Amino acid sequence: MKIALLYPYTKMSAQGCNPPISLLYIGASLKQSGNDVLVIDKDHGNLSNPDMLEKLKDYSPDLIGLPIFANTLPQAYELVNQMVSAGFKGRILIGGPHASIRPQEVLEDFSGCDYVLRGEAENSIVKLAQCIGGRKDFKSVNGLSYRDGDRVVHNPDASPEMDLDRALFPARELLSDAYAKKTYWRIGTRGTTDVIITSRGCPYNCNFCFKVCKKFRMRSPENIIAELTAMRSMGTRSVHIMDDIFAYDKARCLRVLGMIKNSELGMEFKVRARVDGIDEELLAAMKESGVKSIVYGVESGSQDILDAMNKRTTVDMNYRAITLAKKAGLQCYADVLIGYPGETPESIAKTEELLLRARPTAINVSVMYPLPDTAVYNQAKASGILRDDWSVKNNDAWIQLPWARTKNDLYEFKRQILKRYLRNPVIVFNAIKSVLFNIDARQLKALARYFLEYAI
Ligand code: B12
Ligand code: SF4
Repeated sequence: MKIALLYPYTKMSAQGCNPPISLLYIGASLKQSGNDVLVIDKDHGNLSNPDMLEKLKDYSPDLIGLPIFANTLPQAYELVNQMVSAGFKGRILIGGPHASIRPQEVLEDFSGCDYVLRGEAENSIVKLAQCIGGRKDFKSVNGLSYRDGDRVVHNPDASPEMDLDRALFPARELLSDAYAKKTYWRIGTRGTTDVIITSRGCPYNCNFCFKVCKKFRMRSPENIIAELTAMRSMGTRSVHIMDDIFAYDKARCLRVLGMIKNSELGMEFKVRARVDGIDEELLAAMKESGVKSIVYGVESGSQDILDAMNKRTTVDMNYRAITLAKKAGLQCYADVLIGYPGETPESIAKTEELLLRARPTAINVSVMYPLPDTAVYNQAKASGILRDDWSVKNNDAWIQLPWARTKNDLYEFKRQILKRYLRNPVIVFNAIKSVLFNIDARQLKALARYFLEYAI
């Protein structure tokens, strides 16, 4: 069977562009079971919808799959309608985070969509392909939602979630041309960069966080090194370990880092971590193994807000983790979130104060967007402060705070924080120093655009 997997949204930001790793996971299992697979990534060639439709027409797939996220529904809707109008014979399948929790809505809203696969789809998509080929009954595919006449049928969830050491590595060869053309890059890094996921799920329950994978599972260090070795043989030297909590299990983390250090990989890494699991020993091991930068989920400089988020960290931990990372010689990025219920201009000022005091190499400020089915979304809806929603027509939910009239009031705080941050000479000097010798024309352009937007 011919199957096209489509990533129709741009992943480009001022910090870089990542490969669509989830599609490469699904692509690997489809290929292994004998299917012919084409992956189309919008960022590879900066494709417009007509470009993607043209590629689909040339390939003429039996099944076309794409992911949806809460905030990409309108884009997906437009594209699926265009596919239907183009008269493709292939069936249309939607998966990914938003489809996993709103399958009924997706099948009702997207009249052109034939199937939804909920949750991790490596196994279920193979079974679905067999059903379409007439070799299996649709009822047998756990995790599948589909139409039966006028009805939408939801099969039981696909469970249990698989053992990650038994999963295939992402089929990066399906995008070999994109890798060769350096489509995937990261600021301050020369050459192609890539992404690896060494665990799925997360044992914490921050109220704003949405999780596709419910069960927390980690890959063994040996399995991780095997994938890194395969990535290295494709020429990749720079890897973003995308797990939200890479340092969660200190012993495992130290083992992975030790094995990297003793290997011939010669790679550099960016990692993400919670601030509570961090200490000097871990940071020193990271530095020795080629970790160049660490991203922390700092979220806030107000203890009340951290507690309200159920983050289970403290402002002191935030400060300490940033300071220790810098001391260990790592670049340190802080992700913060403003606009959580209970937030006030005073609590935002505390976040800004923390950032200016701790001076991470760079910051990422997000305005709270309440993802569906998170605790904060449910609470805001129940208390009548949720505005707009995540639907095809009305897509940009936000939470109204007593002192903010519109969403723009919150974005104005974001702009102000970034402006003051980016105008601080010491911070700017350190940031420039951290990327100075590893920046190419494309990265310089992205950085300049970012500065123009926020610092001026
Ligand atoms: C890596 C990552 C990215 C990467 C790469 C995206 C990718 N998946 O290829 C980048 C940085 C590009 C990214 C971007 C975004 N992301 Co992101 N991302 C993640 C992260 C950290 C890991 C995802 C991952 O690869 N997991 C491992 C794989 C194997 O799992 P998976 O992605 O869930 O995929 C499985 C299933 O979902 C399903 N599936 C996925 N796609 C498809 C497609 C089809 C056809 C089918 C059948 C099944 C299917 O099968 C996959 C294999 O099991 C998650 C957080 C997390 N821990 O899950 C957030 C997460 C998925 N991202 C999220 C969001 C919101 C975004 C953005 C919308 C952010 C933004 N502000 O714009 C954008 C997406 C739009 C865009 N412009 O691309 C949310 C989604 C929430 C929601 N309800 O929509 C998450 C859950 C983070 C969070 N907690 O808020 N992201
Ligand atoms: S924000 Fe990070 S630590 Fe909290 S639940 Fe989500 S992934 Fe886990």
